[in-house]
Amino acid sequence: MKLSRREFFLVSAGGALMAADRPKRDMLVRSVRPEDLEMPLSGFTEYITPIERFFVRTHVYVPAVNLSEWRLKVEGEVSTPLTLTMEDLKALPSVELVCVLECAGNGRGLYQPQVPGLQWTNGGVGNGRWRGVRLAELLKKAGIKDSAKEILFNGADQPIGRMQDFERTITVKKALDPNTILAYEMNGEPLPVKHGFPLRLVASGWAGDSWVKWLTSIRVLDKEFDGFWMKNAYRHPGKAVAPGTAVPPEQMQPVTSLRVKSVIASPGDGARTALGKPVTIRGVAWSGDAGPVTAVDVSVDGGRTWRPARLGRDQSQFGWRQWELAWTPQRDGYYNVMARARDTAGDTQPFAQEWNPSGYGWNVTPRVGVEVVNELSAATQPAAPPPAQMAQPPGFKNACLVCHEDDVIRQQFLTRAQWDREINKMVSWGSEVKPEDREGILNFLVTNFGPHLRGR
Ligand SMILES: Nc1nc2c(c(=O)[nH]1)N[C@H]1C(S)=C(S)[C@@H](COP(=O)(O)O)O[C@H]1N2
Ligand SMILES: [Mo]
Repeated sequence: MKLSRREFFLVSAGGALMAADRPKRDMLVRSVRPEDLEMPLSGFTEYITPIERFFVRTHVYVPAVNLSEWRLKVEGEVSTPLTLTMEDLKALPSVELVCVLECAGNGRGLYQPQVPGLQWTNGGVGNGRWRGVRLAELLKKAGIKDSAKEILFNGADQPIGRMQDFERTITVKKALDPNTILAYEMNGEPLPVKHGFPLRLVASGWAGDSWVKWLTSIRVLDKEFDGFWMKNAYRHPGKAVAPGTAVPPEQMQPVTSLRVKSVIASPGDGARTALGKPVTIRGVAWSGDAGPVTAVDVSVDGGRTWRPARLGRDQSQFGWRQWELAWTPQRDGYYNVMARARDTAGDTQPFAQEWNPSGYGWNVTPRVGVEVVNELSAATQPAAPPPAQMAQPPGFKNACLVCHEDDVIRQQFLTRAQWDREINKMVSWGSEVKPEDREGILNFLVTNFGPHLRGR
C-alpha cells in the first residue's frame, strides 16, 4: 500500500473504511504489546511534537473503530440524551488549542526506591495542537442537570482478561472549562488511531490518564464513580510520604493537574565538550492548571548560581515553552547543569522529588552532568560483563507472557514484596499462575529483577 504524506489514511476492511497510522520514528519502546512508546530526549527541541514522535500509552490493545458505525453517546443526568455522528460533531463550532499531554507516570523510572509500572524516563509527554468541540457545548446541548457530580468517559478499547474497562471521570468544573475539548484532530490531521481515533478527551492541564481515547460514551453521574481506574489507580497521597511507604488507595486522591516542570533536551547527561566552545543549553517547560511558565532559570554549578534562560516566542495557556541559554565554559572540569521553571502561580520545581507509591508527578529540577575537557579524545568505556541470570521457571510464560511481552518486566527492579503484589494484581486480571509455580516465578523475578540490579 502506498502511504500518503498524511498521518491518517483509510484502509478498507471488509468494505468498511477504517483509519491506520503512519509509523512512529525513533521511539523508546516501553512495551511492544500493548504498545507503550516514549519520546527520546531529542524530541524536546521542537515546539509542536510531530505525531511520529508523540508518546503512546495504551493499557490494552488499540481498538479498530469503523467511522461509519461509530457514535458518541451523551447520557446520564441530562434532559436530552444525545447520539452523535462525526458529521454532527464537525457541524458544531470548533476550537483549536496547543496543549501538553503528559502521562501521570512520566518520570516513574527515575524514582528511588523504584515503583512498579512502566519505567518512563522523560518522554512520556508531548505538545500537541488539538482541534475539536468544547465539552461544555455538548453538555449544555444535552441539558446537564444540577444533580451532576462527575462526568464519566469510556472508549471503544476492551479490557484484557479480567481487567476492568478503562473508564475515567473528571469533575463538572473541569468538564465545563472552555479549555476542555473533545478532539478529532491532532496537529492538523485526523486523530491518529494510536491517539484515540476518532475522538478523545483533551483535559488541558491535567495528566494523560484523564484524556480518554476512542471515546464512545460520556455519562453524567450524580455520584462519585467507583471503578478501578478511579478508586485504585491514578491516586496520589497529595503530600510527600516516606520513600517506600504503602498508602491505601482510599487515603489518596485522584491525579488531576500537572505541576510545573522542565526538561533539559541538550546537552545530554554525560556529554563531553571542549573548553571555550559555546554550548546552548536548551529544553522545554510547562505547568498545569496553575497557568503557563513565566521563567526558567539555569545553573551550571549545581544550583549555587542561576541565570534566566531566554524563553521561546511560541506560547499558549497549556502548551510547553521552549527555553535556551548560551554558555561558554571557561575552565575544564565537571559541571552540574540544572534548570528550574516557575509558573504563573509562582510555583517552582522542587530540588528533591517527593516520593509517592505509584511514581506519579515527577517534576524535580532536572540535572545533567557535562564534562569540559581541554581536548576531546575518543576515550572508550569498557563494556560491563553481562549479569548472571536465572532461567525462566515453569509456568512463567503462560502466567506472564500471554497478554504482554517480557519487556515490561525487564524494566522494573522491584523488591520481593512489590513483585508479590504485582503477581496478585495480574492474577486478579486473569493471569493463570499455578499454585505450585508461584514461588518459582517470584524467585525468578526477584533474582533477575531485584532492586539491587537496577542500573546494571
Ligand atoms: N480509552 C483509553 N484512553 C486512554 C488510555 C487507555 O488506555 N484507554 N490511556 C490513557 C493514558 S494513561 C494516557 S497517558 C494517555 C496517552 O495518550 P497518547 O497515547 O495519545 O499519548 O491516554 C489516556 N487515554
Ligand atoms: Mo498515563
